[in-house]
Amino acid sequence: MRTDQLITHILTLAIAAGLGVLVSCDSDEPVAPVCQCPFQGDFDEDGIHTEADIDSLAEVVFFGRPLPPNPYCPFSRADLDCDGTYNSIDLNILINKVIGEGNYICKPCTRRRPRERRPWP
Ligand SMILES: [Ca+2]
Ligand SMILES: [Ca+2]
Repeated sequence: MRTDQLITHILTLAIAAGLGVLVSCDSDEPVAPVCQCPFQGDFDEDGIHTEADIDSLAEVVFFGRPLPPNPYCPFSRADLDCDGTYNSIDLNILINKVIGEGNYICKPCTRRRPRERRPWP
């Protein structure tokens, strides 16, 4: 596959996935993805949500622990409902995910929110 075909293919995939892509003014070559949020609620970056992530989020929410950087994401990795802040509601969302009661974590790059959310217990 030629380079220009590869770039077009990558851009098509990025747009289909709802991701924005920065493009250089001098060419069609992408220079950096605008939105990447691979670690929403995944504080230890192991790819799964566990009790350790719940502990980390609780430390952020209740004790002001500094958040790990999330440079290409418009929301912090502690903001699981994409409302621009983090609090006990985000903690509830992560607990539900870990115990298998549903995945209500928003999609930060599309701001897609879950259609229904369990009420606060
Ligand atoms: Ca994790
Ligand atoms: Ca939130």
